[in-house]
Amino acid sequence: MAAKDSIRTTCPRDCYDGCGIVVQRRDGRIARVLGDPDHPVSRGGLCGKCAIAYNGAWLDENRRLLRPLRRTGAKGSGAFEPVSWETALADIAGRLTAIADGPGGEAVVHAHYTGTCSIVATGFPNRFFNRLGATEVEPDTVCNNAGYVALEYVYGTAVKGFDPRTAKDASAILVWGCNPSASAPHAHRYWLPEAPGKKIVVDPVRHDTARAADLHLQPFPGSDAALAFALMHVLRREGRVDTGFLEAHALGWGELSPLLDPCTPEWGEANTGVPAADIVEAARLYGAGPSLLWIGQGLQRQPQGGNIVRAVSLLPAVTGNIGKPGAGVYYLNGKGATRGMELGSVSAAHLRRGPARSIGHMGLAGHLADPARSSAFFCWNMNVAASAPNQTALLAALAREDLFTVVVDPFMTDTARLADYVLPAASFLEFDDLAGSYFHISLGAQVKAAEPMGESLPNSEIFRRLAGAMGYDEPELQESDRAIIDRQLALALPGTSFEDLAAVGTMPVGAEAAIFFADHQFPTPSGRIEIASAAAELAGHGRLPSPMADARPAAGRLRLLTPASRWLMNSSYGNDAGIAGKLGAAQVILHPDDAEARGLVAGDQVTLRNATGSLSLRLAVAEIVPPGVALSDKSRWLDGGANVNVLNPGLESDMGRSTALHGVEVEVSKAA
Ligand SMILES: Nc1nc2c(c(=O)[nH]1)N[C@H]1C(S)=C(S)[C@@H](COP(=O)(O)OP(=O)(O)OC[C@H]3O[C@@H](n4cnc5c(=O)[nH]c(N)nc54)[C@H](O)[C@@H]3O)O[C@H]1N2
Ligand SMILES: Nc1nc2c(c(=O)[nH]1)N[C@H]1C(S)=C(S)[C@@H](COP(=O)(O)OP(=O)(O)OC[C@H]3O[C@@H](n4cnc5c(=O)[nH]c(N)nc54)[C@H](O)[C@@H]3O)O[C@H]1N2
Ligand code: SF4
Ligand SMILES: [Mo]
Repeated sequence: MAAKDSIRTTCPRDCYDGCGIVVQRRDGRIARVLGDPDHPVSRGGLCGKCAIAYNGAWLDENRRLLRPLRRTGAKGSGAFEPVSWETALADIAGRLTAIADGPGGEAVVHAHYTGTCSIVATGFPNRFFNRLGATEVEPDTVCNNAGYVALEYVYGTAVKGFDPRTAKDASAILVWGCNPSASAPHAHRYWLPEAPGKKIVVDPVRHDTARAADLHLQPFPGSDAALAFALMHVLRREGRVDTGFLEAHALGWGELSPLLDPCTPEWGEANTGVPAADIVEAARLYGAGPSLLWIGQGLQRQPQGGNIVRAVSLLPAVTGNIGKPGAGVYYLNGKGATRGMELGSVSAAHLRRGPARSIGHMGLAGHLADPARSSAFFCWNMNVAASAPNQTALLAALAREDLFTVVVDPFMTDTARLADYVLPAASFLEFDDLAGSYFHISLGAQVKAAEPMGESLPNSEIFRRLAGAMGYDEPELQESDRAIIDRQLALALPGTSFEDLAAVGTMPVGAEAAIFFADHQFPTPSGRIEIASAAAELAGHGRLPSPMADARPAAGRLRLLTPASRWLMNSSYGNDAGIAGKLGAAQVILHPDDAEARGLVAGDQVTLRNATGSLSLRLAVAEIVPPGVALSDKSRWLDGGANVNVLNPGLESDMGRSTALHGVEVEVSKAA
């Protein structure tokens, strides 16, 4: 008779939800991956994409990489031969040693991000690259760095948001530039509907969360700072400014207030497209308080994204919505800042012998195209061919025969296809780690449910072995996963063993909702909320945020938004047959007026074009986008072609060398 059992584990994807998982096994093999019915977030159901892919491509020996592969044909030809780990690591170590002895470790560039967000698999490989002195592609520059920098100016930190448990105390929840219906499916399904307060969504797209809200404001992309100033104008006019709070805990209200004078609701309507009456209603709902502000990642992916987040983030300060139940501003809840872990130690920056060297993602293609700056490229936990800007230039750089390229991934991605060596990574179902949401303040055990498929290995083990092949003798480079897990667990949940955590799956950190900044101490230079910031001024920004809105696209052009798809996790799952069926043909959505003006009808094959590139997509027509805006999901696999990042020039936003990927403009016409 088949021996059946099940274990609990935690989803480590780059996701707000951090779901609990039950893995059913038969004879020690994984039979089925399901949502944990006892988990407070997943409540028995994974999101649609994981329910398919975790039971599809992730368990499929024909999809997974099973052995190290060495290139045999021309770059990108897809011709590889399997080799042993010993051969692969000895050869890679030899190549890296020659580079370290020649141009230096900084000529090795490594890009990594969110393939898995469990703490050892995310952090440990950095130890190796720190010891080597490699150049890091600063991960957050492709995602959310502008928002980080902006919030640090205002509050001193971007990683201590409200605790979602405090929603029960809020009279309103303002969700700004985020699409939970795609990017946080369980927050959309349970957390928002169950919260008693009014829901307001600010998004150019009328997505499912916007549709379900009490009020949806639909500003033109890049106009949110103007909208925030108009809201503050109304709050002041209606006596909702908490001057006592501002005097005690903030700097710069006196400088900001005169700037609000011209920003009437009518001015707001003219600058953002949001009806003046809706601006007034939103200010009243939010101003009644206590209120929560969820700042998503979409609104800062704009050319002036830093200024936008600074402006929007003033709403809680001006209304005193900080440091009390039902109040606060959330961008991300860091695992260190809100759970006490010391994740810096997992990466061991002290192993660096020289200065830290980094570039931003917007500069990656140019850096890799230049043999004087780059001799080798490592890509792990990331699929840059699909996710990074400047796709054509990046693919050309990756085709350099003399760029020694190593990709570590569970799957043969578009990036892996261009490598000299592809190293097979074990999946999260095949090793122990710690995982946690960046929304809910909890911690989950990622529990090994099966042996790694084929000869694949967890990230940490791959880099332990590579460090050995290099002859590095620092003990940190051989530290076990379990030692790291135990140390971090003791910081977050003292007295809890990994086995204790594994038995329940996820534990909350703290029994009650945490109220951050209840002491009104802010880690800014002044210790107060800095509405006016000398640090920002010194860095070349305004002392105060500005009530600006981006100019509308020139005649004939449309603003292209490329946010998260509900059926993909970034590019992950793009190789799953079930997911491909859900995705259908790649499409772009236009407002009916824009389609008509171009003589286009739904179902047409259209070409999106700008100075950076062109892409052919199927047209859909819907009023969910305002006129002037085109919408297409991010991160499809290229499969020899291109995705939306072929149109993305890699423009940097105003802060943090960060991406302005929602600021791309295109022309749309019928495909030839
Ligand atoms: N146009 C446009 N571009 C975007 C965005 C957008 O909104 N629009 N979003 C941007 C954002 S927010 C982000 S975060 C980036 C994300 O971009 P990436 O970080 O590149 O994310 P993925 O495309 O999912 O690639 C992650 C890879 O890691 C692999 N992986 C999974 N688990 C493991 C593991 O345990 N070990 C190893 N070694 N690999 C593993 C997966 O198979 C996958 O190939 O994309 C950015 N690009
Ligand atoms: N299903 C799924 N879930 C995911 C991901 C995924 O790829 N798929 N990716 C994960 C990752 S890496 C991240 S960073 C998060 C990101 O998830 P979110 O924080 O939701 O960010 P985005 O998907 O980029 O965009 C969210 C919204 O921002 C809006 N937006 C664009 N420009 C503007 C603007 O100028 N103003 C305003 N107000 N809104 C604007 C878009 O219309 C979109 O609806 O999701 C994570 N979760
Ligand atoms: S990706 Fe997010 S929603 Fe889907 S199972 Fe994982 S944590 Fe849950
Ligand atoms: Mo991201």
